[in-house]
Amino acid sequence: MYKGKKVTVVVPAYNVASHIQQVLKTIPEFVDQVVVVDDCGSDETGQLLAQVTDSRVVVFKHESNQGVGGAMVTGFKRALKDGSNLIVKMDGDGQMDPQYIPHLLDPLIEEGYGYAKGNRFLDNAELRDMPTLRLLGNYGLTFLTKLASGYWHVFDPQNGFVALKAEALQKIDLDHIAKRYFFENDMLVHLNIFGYRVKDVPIPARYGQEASSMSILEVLVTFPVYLFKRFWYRIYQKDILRDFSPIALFWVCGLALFSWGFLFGAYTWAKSSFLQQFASTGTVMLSVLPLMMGFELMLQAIILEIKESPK
Ligand SMILES: Nc1nc2c(ncn2[C@@H]2O[C@H](COP(=O)(O)OP(=O)(O)OP(=O)(O)O)[C@@H](O)[C@H]2O)c(=O)[nH]1
Ligand SMILES: [Mg+2]
Repeated sequence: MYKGKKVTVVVPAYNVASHIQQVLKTIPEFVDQVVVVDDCGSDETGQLLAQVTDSRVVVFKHESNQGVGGAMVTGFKRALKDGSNLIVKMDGDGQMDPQYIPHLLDPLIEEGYGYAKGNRFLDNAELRDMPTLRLLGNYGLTFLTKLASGYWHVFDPQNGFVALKAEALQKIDLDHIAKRYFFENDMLVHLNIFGYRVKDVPIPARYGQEASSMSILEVLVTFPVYLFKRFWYRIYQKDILRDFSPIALFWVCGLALFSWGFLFGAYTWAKSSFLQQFASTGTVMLSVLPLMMGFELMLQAIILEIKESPK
């Protein structure tokens, strides 16, 4: 128990034989339950887990590989079934220092937050530990995640060291959460639909010898697509279904006008430069006016979203 709350730590484990024992050994005493989800890797993680003697540990073995999100959802469901109040995610590869667990739990218990997550960027000195390419990718994806999730004050959305209230987990549709690396970003999108407040907690990055199985190229190609889809999912779920907000109207009209203005403008420009003719003022206005209005409406939508971002 931690401050009167039952705490479950969920550990997704995929090919982490070299770290998993150490990770489990260092889990603090106040943690009531540890759910390890062996995600069907190819190393000895499974055998090592069979030797664990800590009575708090429950091991699940997936029949087939489901990815970090799939492993987390299995762990979440078990924690909810067992009546946990607070759930923490800690990776099996030793990148998360358990001494920070209370830093994540306190805002949930004492400050009314629904979700707390690590932020590696709040501690500048530690930024040096992060490989450059990963750093740049992180900045770009952070901006896109702000747009998609509507949490404008949240940084480092890719951070996997998170804790949340069981109450928030009960509301979100766990079977709709992305199963692979998009998991952390997708949690934010789903939490914002219910307006849960999210706290960024400074936690330094820890990169050791563990092999990264994350392909940067894959992430850069797939994440923007996911984020675009999830953006509209959130607008629909939050600003149309649950509360008709002008934000939805501004986004839909803004994007439509902007796209029309841009495409029509590009087409007319290509046509007139090919035929060496001037476009008429009316034709120019047909592109410029919607383009500007659309841009303005989208800007309004962003400003409203920043204002309403659950802080
Ligand atoms: N790569 C990978 N990890 C999984 C999978 N299922 C569960 N996991 C676990 O999810 C956690 C996060 O995966 P990592 O590959 O370390 O991702 P990351 O920490 O965001 O990225 P790195 O900085 O490269 O470690 C680890 O504890 C993995 O063991 C899976 O299918 N693939
Ligand atoms: Mg990792």
